[in-house]
This record gives sequence, C-alpha cells and structure tokens, in this order.
Amino acid sequence: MRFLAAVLLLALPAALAQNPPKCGAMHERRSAHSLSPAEWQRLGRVVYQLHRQGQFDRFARAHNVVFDEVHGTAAFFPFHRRFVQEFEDLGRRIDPGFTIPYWDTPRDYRDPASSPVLQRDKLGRDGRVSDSCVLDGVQGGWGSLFPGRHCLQRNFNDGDSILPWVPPEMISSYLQSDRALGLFREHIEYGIHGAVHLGLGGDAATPFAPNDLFFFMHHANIDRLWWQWQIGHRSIFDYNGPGPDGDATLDDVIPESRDVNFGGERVWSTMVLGFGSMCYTYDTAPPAPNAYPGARSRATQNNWDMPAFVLSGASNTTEASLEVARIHAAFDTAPGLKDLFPGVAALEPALSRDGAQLGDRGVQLGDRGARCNSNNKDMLEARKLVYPAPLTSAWIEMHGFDSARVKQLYDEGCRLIDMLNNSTYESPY
Ligand SMILES: [Cu+2]
Repeated sequence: MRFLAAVLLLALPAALAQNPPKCGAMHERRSAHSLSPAEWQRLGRVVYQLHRQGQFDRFARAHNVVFDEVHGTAAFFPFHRRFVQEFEDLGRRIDPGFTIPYWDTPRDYRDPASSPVLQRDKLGRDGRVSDSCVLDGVQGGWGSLFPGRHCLQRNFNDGDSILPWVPPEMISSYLQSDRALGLFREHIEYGIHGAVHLGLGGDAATPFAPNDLFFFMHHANIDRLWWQWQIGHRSIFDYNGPGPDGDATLDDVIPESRDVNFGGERVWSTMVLGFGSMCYTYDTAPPAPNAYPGARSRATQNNWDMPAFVLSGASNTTEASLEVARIHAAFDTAPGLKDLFPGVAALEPALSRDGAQLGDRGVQLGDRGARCNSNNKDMLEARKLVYPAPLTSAWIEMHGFDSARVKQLYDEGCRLIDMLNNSTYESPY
C-alpha cells in the first residue's frame, strides 16, 4: 500500500503538488488605443521613474543576454510573459494602479506610422533625421546606457512611413487553425512580432529593444494573443517546440540572467493568468478561471463553444464581429476559407445573412501561388487586405531563424490574403 502511494506520488508531475495560488487582486491591461490623455500622462510619470531607476537599461541588458534562448524557441511566449510582468510589477511599486497597455498592432497594420499610439503626446514619433534620436512622446529626449551611452533611437523602415504589418485577419486565422502552440509561435514570431520591431527601427530592431517602451506594449499584445489561443483551444498547458535540450517541456527553467532573474522559476508557472505572479488579465479576455485548471494534457479537439471574441485577434469588438460575419458570408464563394477559419466555420449558418451579398462568381482558389509582389497601393484603395512586409535577411540572421521556414510561412500568409481578396470579403480594418 505504501509502495503504491509512493508510486502514485512519483507519477504526479512535480508541479501539480504545488499549484500557484489564486491572485488576490487582478490588474487589467487595456488597449493603448483606448487610453485617455490623462492616462498617457500617468503612464509617462511611471516610466520616467523607472528610467531614472535604471530599469530600462537593466531590462535591455537582460534581454540581450538571453536573446538566443528566447527567440526561435518555445521559450518565446513564456519568457516574454514573465519578463513583461516583472517590469509591470516594478511600475506598480511606483503607482499601484499601473499596468502595461497592450498595443494591438495589427489594427494599425495598413499604415503603422499614422497609428494613434505613435503620436507626439503618446509613444512618440520617428527619431530625428540626423541621428534618429526620439524627441517626443513619453520617452522624448531619453538617454540609454546599454549597450553604450546613446540617445534612444527610432528609425522607421520606410522613410517617414512604416511598411505594412500583419492584417488582423491573418492573426484570427492563426488563432483558429493552429492546433499546436509551436506553429502558433512561429506564425506570431516570424510575422507580427518581427514586423513591428523592424518597422520602428533604431533600438527597437536590436536585441536591446526594451530600451524603447514599445517593447513592453508590443509584447503585452503578443501575450494577449497567446492567452486567447490558450483559451480558444481549451489547451492552456499546451507547450511544444525547440527547448534547451531537444523538445521543450513545462519543467524547463525560464531563461534568466543576473540582471533579471526569476529564481529558477519554471515555464509551467506562467501558463495560467490569474495565479501565482501572473496577476493580470486583458480587457478583451474572459475572467481568469476560479480554480487552477487541472487538465495538464493537451486538448485533442478544439471546442468553439466560446465567446466570439476568441475568433478574432482584434481588440476593437465592432470590427471583430464584422470580420467574423463577413468571413462566414465569404465561405459560399470561397469554401477553402473554411480550413483557415475553422472557428468561424463552426458558427451558426444564420450568421451569413449579416454579411456581404453573395454572387455566383464562383472564384477559383487555392491553386494560384503567392502573389506578394503585386501592387499594395491598388489594394489599399479597394479596401482589400495588403501584404505584410517580409522580415529582412539581417533580422533572420540576427535570430538564427531557418530562412526557408520563414519564407514558407510568409508565402502561406500571402495565399491567405489572396484567398480573402478574391472572395466577397471586405476588411473592416
Ligand atoms: Cu524578445
């Protein structure tokens, strides 16, 4: 009997015996698009103090040290979740109401430079022409110490403009159709994650990107999408991809350095918002579960009996519902879309009545390769989706990504855009 009990105990994953406690207070991260001028000022006061304390320098150095361990690997999501949360906690010591706003960047994907977030009284604009120094916004005139003393720099990747990021519809498709977290990580990391870093340029396009506040707001959004994926797939503990030795596991230690260390904390402790040190949620997410979820195994089937929000990555709910209804309506002319949006396909057929008028055009799809080089300008005018700018080869090399894999996923993304553009679908974004 004692032997059996011992065997049973050993069989339990170590973590189960010590589930993280439920958070006492929860903090809500809100969309940066929805902050009032007074809220931006309050945010500015906190980050000014954090900068004076040297926290931006410290986080930039720490990110640089673990760079190779936390990019192109499974640790990408949990490391950045824990890292941003650590930073947010420091801000909360200055202002107890502080949270990092998330920047829903796909919403601004067509013309990122005109984003309401990149304004002079908010995150600030492009750096000055002569030396790329950022002169306005909450970080206007800042100096940074890592890797050497310099002004905080930004250098948009298309002159005064920023090349297109990733359409919300692509994110929605990944949220719905990526069955394994490893694939979702690749889609996000090689897509919207890189596009935003590269678009802003300057410090943002380096391993010490945390010098720029955008880093925390961008990663909060990526974290929000990960949480949405976790909930949407009823697969909170799914974790796979390249780990420190072979395949990643929930027992891997979160990469850390002397500058920012988590005391050997393991990946599993980051998996559920609302427990342990993960005491925050998102304005677009459902409330945290009451009890720590018990099922540690991967769900074998998606369950789309979920609020509509999980079907779209967009934080603006009016557009998100329009998106879902119009994609549903487009199925009749482009049935191939069902595989890319299985969550929408699972909805009631009645939804299609709200959508676009169905013609009998019978568009042929699926057999025409990527056409990423056609003219984005015409597509802008026609309210069609535009193609995202691809990652640069310098960025791919800096991360040691497999460039063939990056290109493959990029081309697939373009085919998704072609399919939507050739259907009755009209983007609300
Ligand atoms: Cu990073």
